[in-house]
Amino acid sequence: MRLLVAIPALNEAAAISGALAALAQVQSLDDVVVIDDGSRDATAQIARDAGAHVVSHAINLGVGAAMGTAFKYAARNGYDAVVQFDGDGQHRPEHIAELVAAAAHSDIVIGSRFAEGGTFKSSAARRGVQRFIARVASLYARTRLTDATSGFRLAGPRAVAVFAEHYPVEWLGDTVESIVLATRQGLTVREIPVEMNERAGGAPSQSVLRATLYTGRILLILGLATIRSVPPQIRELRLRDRKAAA
Ligand SMILES: Nc1nc2c(ncn2[C@@H]2O[C@H](COP(=O)(O)OP(=O)(O)O)[C@@H](O)[C@H]2O)c(=O)[nH]1
Ligand SMILES: [Mg+2]
Repeated sequence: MRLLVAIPALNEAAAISGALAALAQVQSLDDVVVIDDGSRDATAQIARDAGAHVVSHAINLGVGAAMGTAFKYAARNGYDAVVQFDGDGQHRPEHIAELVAAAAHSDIVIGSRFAEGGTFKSSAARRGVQRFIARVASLYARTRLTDATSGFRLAGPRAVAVFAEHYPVEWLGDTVESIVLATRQGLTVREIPVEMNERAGGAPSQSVLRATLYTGRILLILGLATIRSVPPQIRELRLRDRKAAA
């Protein structure tokens, strides 16, 4: 399986070289792409110097749009699977092999901080919000998810095909909406426990207050994702799958 590691990054000059150095222990940086999303610091240059591929957005479009770019990059360059990975040092590269192993049984594998074995510390408010969102996402995925907003996840071949055509771009909603989009295409989702580090430097993109305020918005997005018509490119994909199966 050809695996691409995709790092959405915004102003991660303080942490990206550490994250890439750790990643290089398990993955050739030739199969790593950093989606620099209009950073105003040296993120792109540092990543390029380290040996990763870099795609830069001219303006900041958000993590969802960055992952949309990453999935297109994967499809065009013949990758079978994509692992989304933080540029701030929070994700532990040694778990990538576990995501890959679990992908034998599932189209999407989410690395959960809160599944059994998880020890991640987070504020009570943020935890509560995340738990609630996870409950709702679990209904769609028809399996218990404890960390639906985790940005440490793998998309296998069928998910790459769907996401290369369309990936949700709503801020903070991309992780959750992508689960709904995928399950509506008949793709399967599961989670595995992972440990995460504290961010190594720079600033988190969302405060507790903002995350809380956006919970309502995520729920709205979830509702909309349920009734939204499937984008035509993806509808076609599904038809092709059915024809192939017939
Ligand atoms: N491409 C892109 N990446 C972003 C943006 N905002 C945050 N990120 C990156 O997404 C990853 C996760 O963001 P982070 O702030 O660590 O979120 P947290 O881990 O949930 O606190 C990091 O690598 C960030 O650099 C954005 O607007 N565009
Ligand atoms: Mg982070």
